Amino acid sequence: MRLNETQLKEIEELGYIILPNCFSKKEVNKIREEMKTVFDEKTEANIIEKSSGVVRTAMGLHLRSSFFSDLTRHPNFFEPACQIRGNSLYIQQTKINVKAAFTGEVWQWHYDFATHSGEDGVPKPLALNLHVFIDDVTEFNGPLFFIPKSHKYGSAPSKLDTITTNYPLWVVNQQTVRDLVKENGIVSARGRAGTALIFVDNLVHGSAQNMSPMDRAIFSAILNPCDNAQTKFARPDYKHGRNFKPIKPSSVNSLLN
Ligand SMILES: O=C(O)CCC(=O)C(=O)O
Repeated sequence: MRLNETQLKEIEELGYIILPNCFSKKEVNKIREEMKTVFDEKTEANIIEKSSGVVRTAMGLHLRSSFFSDLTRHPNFFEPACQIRGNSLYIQQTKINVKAAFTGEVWQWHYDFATHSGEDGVPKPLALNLHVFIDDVTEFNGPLFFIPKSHKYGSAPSKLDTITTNYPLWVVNQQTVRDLVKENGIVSARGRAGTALIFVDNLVHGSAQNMSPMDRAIFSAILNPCDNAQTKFARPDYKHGRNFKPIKPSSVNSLLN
């Protein structure tokens, strides 16, 4: 799985790229099966929604499951990430974000580097967030919203919000969002299950509540160049992995074994 020149330019220009049909139905079913196992575990790495008590995000998955370690290092992820940022990448974070039917809550407007720099002391916004859609993601069930090109404006001011949800987040203020959207609009990242998505660390994004009867689950792996590793260690390893050695790709069939 390699990105062509147009796709490489697209991610540089827009800050994200959507890659349909990256994982097969069989592979997605395997992800779903393994997801059930990690969601049933009683651990602080499974963070629950404030109002419904269902799992919002299950974190540290590569540390908890060899299947998810293989998925994180799958060539369909790893090769494009290496094309964009070079071969020396470590696993910064893995998780599945669920937006359960009717109850899945908001992710406020933010960009990941605000957390990575502020809390983890990551020097530069070079990490890549790689997603796989585990469900079909439509306009109805809480797709991610991106502000295209917002990564080109430097780091927007943001404030820690510990109130809105159970996941503390550095949130971009409304005036900044208004200004950025006026310039560049908003897109929603939609696609069938098995679609992959890559976006850069300072792209402003968020997602709305899921009021539809359809669940929405997305696997996310954040890979960061080894020479851009964290310098502060306040957050637990399930939020920022401590193994800064370059990862090696898993086999292309690893999810089907
Ligand atoms: O899952 C979502 O809807 C948003 C997740 C997100 O923004 C993040 O993990 O940074």
